Amino acid sequence: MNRPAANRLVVVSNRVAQPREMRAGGLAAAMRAALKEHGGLWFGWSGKRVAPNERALHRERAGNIDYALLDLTREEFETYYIGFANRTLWPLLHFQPTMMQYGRAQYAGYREVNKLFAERLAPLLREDDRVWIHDYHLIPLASELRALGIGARIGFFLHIPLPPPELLINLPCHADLIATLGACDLVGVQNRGDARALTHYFTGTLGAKRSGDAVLLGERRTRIAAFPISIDATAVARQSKAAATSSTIRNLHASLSGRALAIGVDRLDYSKGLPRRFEAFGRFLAEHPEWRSRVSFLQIAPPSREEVPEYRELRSKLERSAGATNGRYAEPDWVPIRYVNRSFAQRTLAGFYRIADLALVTPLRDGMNLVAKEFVAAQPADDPGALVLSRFAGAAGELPQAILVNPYDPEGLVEGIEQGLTMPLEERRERWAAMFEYISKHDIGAWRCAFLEALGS
Ligand code: ADQ
Repeated sequence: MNRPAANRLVVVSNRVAQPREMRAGGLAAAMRAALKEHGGLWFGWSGKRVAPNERALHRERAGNIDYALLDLTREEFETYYIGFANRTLWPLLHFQPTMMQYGRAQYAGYREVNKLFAERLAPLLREDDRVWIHDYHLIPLASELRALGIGARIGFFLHIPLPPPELLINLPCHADLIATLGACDLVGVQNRGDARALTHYFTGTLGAKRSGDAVLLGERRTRIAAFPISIDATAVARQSKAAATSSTIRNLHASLSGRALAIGVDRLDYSKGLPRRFEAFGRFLAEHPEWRSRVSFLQIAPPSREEVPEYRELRSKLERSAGATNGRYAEPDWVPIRYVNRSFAQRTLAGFYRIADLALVTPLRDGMNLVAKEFVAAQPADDPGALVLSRFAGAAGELPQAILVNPYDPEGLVEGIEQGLTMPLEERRERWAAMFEYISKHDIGAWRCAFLEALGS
């Protein structure tokens, strides 16, 4: 049977992985693969902050992908990106309303940038395009495109969690903002709980009608569904095997002198639960003296969003915490916490995961958490490491064989660390095999195909 060629894909995201840029994370690769398949356009912020009279739209073509990157002014960067996206939406959607900073000027700036994106994108669109918008920076974009008469099919995917209506209504502009999602044909979220929360918000707070898995707000039918994001499990497994010969991995291995290795890999972000994780590791050493000098904890945490004050505070808090634990327990030949504030190539990370005996993935809240899946994909089948995973990461719903912990429970975290370090080989193999099978089947390719199929052509 001949399938008709799918329509052109247009991806819109705040940051764009540009042609010569090797961005960390599988998402960039997944979007490139999707765009390459049928040809497409990737639109977003150029990453540049300029004076208003210097703003430009940078166009480039690489293979069959067009890139269109728009500069922002410094003021737009402050209100749209730092202000509303990262100091209002990020904490609220991660269930931390007490950290939310709201200002009307920040919301106005956020709406203005979304309108600007729509105005610059609209002339580049064709009627039969499929538009795929990403993440919390661009919630109102679909409605701004509709206001300009764009009739194309539009899908939106939220990478971060979506709290229940009782929490969402803490946002002063909640109705004005969330109603704009009704301009989409499809809204994708990470799991069924998030889909339920959004559907309830639409029906209960906005008075939308429900029709199957869709809501009707005015004329349009907006389908709300879960699409748990994933990784390229085969590629991570391959990279982790290949990394065994690299000098970085060999040096790390040699430096352990036969000790166990626990690993954490996270952007330096307060949603990742790092202070509680550091405290738990210190407490583990206090309560289990037999493990002192027998396990090292390597935490890799590249700084992120350093323009936001809460992130700078987090950084100094962690430095103090690691320093205190190391000061208390270190020996001339052993440091309990190795705290490394930088990025590594994906293949190097895969090598680190492979030689680790335990991963500590303990966010307070996380849309999915790809590190948990990468750790699983990187393990050797004959002697896999154990995964301690927060039950508040989206990944917990898909990886029930992990050691699930509540990051707000200090004793529970300590127990999780001990359970992971002492788990018998047979049990580790069993748990790992189930998780590996799951992520191999539900990989990033399956995620993107499921979303695009639901969006339709
Ligand atoms: P993040 O909050 O960034 O993503 P996560 O899902 O863990 O969280 O993805 C991080 C990615 O960055 C991983 O691929 C990881 O390997 C990489 N990374 C982390 N530290 C690194 C380092 N030091 N060097 C190099 N690479 C590093 C957001 C949401 C998540 C959601 C993803 C995808 O917050 O909940 O899972 O988007 O939707």
